[in-house]
Formats: sequence, C-alpha cells, structure tokens
Amino acid sequence: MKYKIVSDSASNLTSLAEVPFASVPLHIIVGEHDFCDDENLDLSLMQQTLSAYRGKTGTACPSPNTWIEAFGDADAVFCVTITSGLSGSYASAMAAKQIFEEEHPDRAVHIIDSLSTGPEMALIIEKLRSLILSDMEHAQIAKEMAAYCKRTHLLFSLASLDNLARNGRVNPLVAKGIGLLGIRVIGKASDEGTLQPLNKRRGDKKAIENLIEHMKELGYKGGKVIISHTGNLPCAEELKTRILAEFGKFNGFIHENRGLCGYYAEPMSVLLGFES
Ligand code: X90
Repeated sequence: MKYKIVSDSASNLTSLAEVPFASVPLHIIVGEHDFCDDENLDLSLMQQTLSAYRGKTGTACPSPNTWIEAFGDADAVFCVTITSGLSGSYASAMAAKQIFEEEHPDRAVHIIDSLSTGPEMALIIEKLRSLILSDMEHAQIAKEMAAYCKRTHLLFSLASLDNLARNGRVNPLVAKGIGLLGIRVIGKASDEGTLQPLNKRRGDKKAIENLIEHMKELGYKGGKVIISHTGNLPCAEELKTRILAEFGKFNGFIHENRGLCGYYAEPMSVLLGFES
C-alpha cells in the first residue's frame, strides 16, 4: 500500500525523509509580485519586497486541484493543513478529498486540520511519518493521530500583528502598539485554531521567560519541541538554551519560517511547537 503525507506550506517543511511527501504552496501577494511558497522561494527577496511596499498585501491558499495533484497515485494520503480557523486551506483540501475519493473509490484521504501552523504542523507530520514507518494500517493511524493532536501545542512571540490585522485574521485593537519598542505579543493557538493573545513583554529575554511559563502551564514535560523563527536565530537559540536549563533536555530542532509563516509571523517573531 502506497502512503503519502501532503501538507500545505505553512508547515515550513519542503522535504521529509523515508516517506513520500509533498508540500502544497500557499501564495504571498505583494502588489504585482506573487511569491509561491515552495522550495525555490527567496525568503530575503520576499522580506525586502514586503518592507519596501506600501500597498495592500495578502495570501492565498491552495486550490482543490493543487491538492489533488499532490495526492498523486497514493492509496492512502494523510493531508495536514494550516488551521481552518484562519485559512481556507482546510476547506480546499476537503473539496479535493471528495473529488479524489469519487474518482478513486479504492483510495483514501485523511485530512487533519492542525488548528495551528508551522512547528505544530511539523510535529504532526513527524508523528505521521513514524506511524507509517511502523507499518500501521491507515485507519488505525488516523485514530492515533486524533489522540496525538490533543497533546500538541503552539505558543508564539510575535513582533508585529500588522499583516494579521490587515488581512482580518486578528482584531485590529489587539494589534495596536505591537512592534514599537520591542514589544512582543505572547500567545497560543486556541482550541478553535485562532490566535489567542496571552501577554505582552518588552524584548526577547522577557518574552522567552513568559514562553517557558506557558510551556509549564500547558503541561510540557520534556517531549518533542520545534522552534521556528523569522530572521531571529539568536532568540530561537536562547529559547532552546532556556528549555535545556529548565527541563533538562531539548528534543527537537530549530528552523526558519518559510513564506507563509514568515509573512504573518513578521521579522523577529518566534513560533514554538511542543508535546505535552
Ligand atoms: O491565505 C490563507 O489562507 C492563509 C491565512 C493564514 C493566516 C494565519 C497564519 C498564521 C501564521 C502567525 C502566528 C501564529 C498564530 C497561530 C494561530 C493558530 C503564523
């Protein structure tokens, strides 16, 4: 039986070891420029274009056809999307599943709404990968995944909420004043998959301490961690050091946000996915 994992580009992953994988790009639209969030995206060119541009910018989720192409000839597809609470990507994947399964009654598509983004999606994909490699049957994998997703979390420290507010993804009142004087909004992905602000802190040092407190509150006990950042490797490294000091280990990795997460988690922001 051929298995495949497919996610949209909000996962920040462009490849995966040992299990067939495809990333379906979202698009970042900056005036005339259409940045396709695939492995060829020039992140620094995108950020330069964004900071020089004064007009309206936005993003677009994949069409059902793009999803279907990515499903390919797999017998069982596991498809992980960015939260349905903030994007149409999940609805588009659901439409793709319906068409695909009608055309191929002997094949199955399991869609997982991450209710999150970035590093939490990457944790979900990593878990799928290990279950597929353990030769588990696909319906059983789907069950295991439903339980696993209850144990994964996303916290973030955002340096600006401008792009989120301008695109109607967060209340403009919450966005006010963030970005000035190094103010960070600390928050989490809510159970409904929306952005839930928790605290404000000035500077990365205080933001990191606050993130550690929230990790404890959410029941972190040394499970896997993935940190992603937008042009702020020092903060990601410092967070890793604090996790090591506080919990005795750092079981995970750091990587850079790609196009979609980098557009909304603006420069200097950090995202933190972990298991409880
Ligand atoms: O165009 C589209 O369909 C994509 C819209 C995506 C909107 C939200 C992206 C969030 C990226 C920002 C901070 C984390 C918030 C997480 C809440 C679930 C990262």
